[in-house]
Amino acid sequence: MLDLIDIIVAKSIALIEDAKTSADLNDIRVQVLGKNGEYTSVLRGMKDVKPEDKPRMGKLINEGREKIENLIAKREAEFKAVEMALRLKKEAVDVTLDTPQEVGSVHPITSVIQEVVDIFVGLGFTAVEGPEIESDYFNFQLMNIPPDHPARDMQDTFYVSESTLLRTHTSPMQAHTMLSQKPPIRIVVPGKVYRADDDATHSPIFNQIEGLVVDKDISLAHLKGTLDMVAKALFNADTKTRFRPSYFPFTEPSVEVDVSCCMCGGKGCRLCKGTGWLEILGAGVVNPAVLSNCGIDPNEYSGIAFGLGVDRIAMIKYGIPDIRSMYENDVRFLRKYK
Ligand code: FA5
Repeated sequence: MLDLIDIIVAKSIALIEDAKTSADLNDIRVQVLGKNGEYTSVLRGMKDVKPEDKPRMGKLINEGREKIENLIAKREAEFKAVEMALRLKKEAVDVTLDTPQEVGSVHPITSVIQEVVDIFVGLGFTAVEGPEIESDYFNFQLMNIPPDHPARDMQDTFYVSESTLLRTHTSPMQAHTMLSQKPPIRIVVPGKVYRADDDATHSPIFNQIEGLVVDKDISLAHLKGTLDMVAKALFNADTKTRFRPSYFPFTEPSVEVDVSCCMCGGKGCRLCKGTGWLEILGAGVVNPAVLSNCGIDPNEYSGIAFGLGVDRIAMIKYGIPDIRSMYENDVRFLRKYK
């Protein structure tokens, strides 16, 4: 039995030294020390060893096994070090290489917001922002839309609680501003708004830019002059504007403003559905009831206000057929319309 141990240990050492990979070592481990391995079978012979020889034999068997295991572990460490060095070499990244980098671009919506706000700032307006989660009181009641007013149906939204909602328009910032500062007021308010809408031209989340001017002797003429100038700056110098009568509870009179189609110049095409006009905003003279609600004397002051649909303008300017694609963040879209 002693001879057999010596033979197996010597043979195993030769095999281990000959191994070329850690997979070879694994095979040797199974072949020698595995459940049916050669060395394991020697252990089975222990039952025939005389009791007085068992301690000595057991010690020798353990020493032989340890020798084999240690050598396997040593060679395994060597292989691992070589394999790691090879992997590091293969996966090395040269951080000094001058590879072309993809540069991000401004989203069409952000671009329109920046452009419109810049135009108004150039006219002496100040840009402010307001909360997207709004109270029913500011979103509707101060804007002359009491509970149960039919105009609420035009702006169905998402309620956070009975009295708190995601704002349906940027108009509540009119009230926040009038309650916190005295006229003269000249502000624009870009921001996200929410409605229970969803089709190719109506998104449940979209952007508006509110405008408000309150001062002495402000009239519809100021509104017409300002918006006409802005439309020309935003599209091109030949752009015409058209004011159509409309209805908003917070303005009186109210108008819907169209611009002549920037694609066909007003002749009629696919973009303007043959009409020659594109609607971009709602506006009007601030209803005296709203001024009173916000602590401003309508006998002393008057105002004009407008709410411009940013997404619609982006669709018109960039020729984007479906409003929803602007919120999907598909890089192909972003590359195309940058
Ligand atoms: C309003 O929201 C009024 N607050 C605008 C206003 C402000 C009028 C101040 C008078 C004085 P309206 O619901 O029409 O109005 O929306 C204004 C613009 O937002 C529309 O002209 C349109 O361009 C855009 N819009 C409305 N709903 C959506 C929608 N679901 N998705 C994308 N754009 C929309």
